Amino acid sequence: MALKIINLRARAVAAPIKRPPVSASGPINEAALVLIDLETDGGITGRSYLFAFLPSMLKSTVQCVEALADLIRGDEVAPIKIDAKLRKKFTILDVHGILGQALAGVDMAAWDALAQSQGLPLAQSLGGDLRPIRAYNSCGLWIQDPAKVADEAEQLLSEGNFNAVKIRIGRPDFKQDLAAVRNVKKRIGDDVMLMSDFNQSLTVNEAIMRGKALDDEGLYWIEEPVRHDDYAGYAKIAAELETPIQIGENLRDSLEMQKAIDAMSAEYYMPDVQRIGGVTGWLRAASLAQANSLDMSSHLFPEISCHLLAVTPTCHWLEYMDWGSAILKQPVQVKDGHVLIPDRPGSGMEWDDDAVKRYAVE
Ligand code: SMN
Ligand code: MG
Repeated sequence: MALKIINLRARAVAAPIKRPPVSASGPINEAALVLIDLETDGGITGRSYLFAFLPSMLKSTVQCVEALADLIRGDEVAPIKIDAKLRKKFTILDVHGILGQALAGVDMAAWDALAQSQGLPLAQSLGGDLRPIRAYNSCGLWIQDPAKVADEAEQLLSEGNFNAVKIRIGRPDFKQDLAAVRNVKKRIGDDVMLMSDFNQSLTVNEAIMRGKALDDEGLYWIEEPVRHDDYAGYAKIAAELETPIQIGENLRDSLEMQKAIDAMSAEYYMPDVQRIGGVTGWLRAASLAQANSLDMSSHLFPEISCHLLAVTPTCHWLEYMDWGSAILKQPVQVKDGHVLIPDRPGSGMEWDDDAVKRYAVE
């Protein structure tokens, strides 16, 4: 019998982060997360969480999710149908920004409930297997004193026996970026992968100049050197540089990804499940990557991304980020640089109620 939605709830938490991010766009001090519970009549609750970026955005994100409740109460847990219905409803408003995230959150929770009702891990419910997913540790190497990054890189590699880490760059003084990259590379050696992320901080000309200098440093990829949707700019940069360009965390749907691909913007793509449109949007992006022979990685949200990368034909790398761990009963497990897909029904996320109470934001 089909499961029916009886309620949709959202709660805000601000959880501590072990190594708080400082990117080229500034610091993030806490993990401002919105926890979503999609309650069904079968006693199954579908869960997902969203990253609201700043604690001050929590309230509006919670309200936006809960504003969707009346539109889906009584509906069958059929995620593709729900997605189509909600997107049609908001056609004239458009579905980016907080609303886009809220839709993705509902979609992820609906897929979780559906897989739980089948008694299958989400990866298997979607037709994949439970193989370990190759990951890089992204929980550090933020913009900081270049003298400190080599030690931190070593710590990050040891926290899960990783073989890859990501460094943030985009300091005002490029010499400092270069020093940071060189310090890390010297310590970790050539067999360990070093990804890098400019977080959209440069102009196209700067990106070409800095990128050419970085071409000699053995970086695995250069991520988002310029504003995320300047596809013509990216095409120029990608044509000039030898190091592969990585983009995608800001893609809002598969049409946007198609535009980036058509412009030959980048070698690699890494959609973010909360921005690409949840599981439904991810699957569409994965089809595009497959059709165009493009490697596809994930951005944040390792708990659900591991399931999704298991059904991504051109699966590349999972970005391991531990921000959800503080409020989860069973945080993501990493072994030998791979995230283990939990052998539990659904996406495998349950809230740690004590932690949720402790970090709750009213
Ligand atoms: C990133 C995204 C969101 C918050 C901090 C850092 C970064 C990444 O772009 O790719 O990890
Ligand atoms: Mg990034």
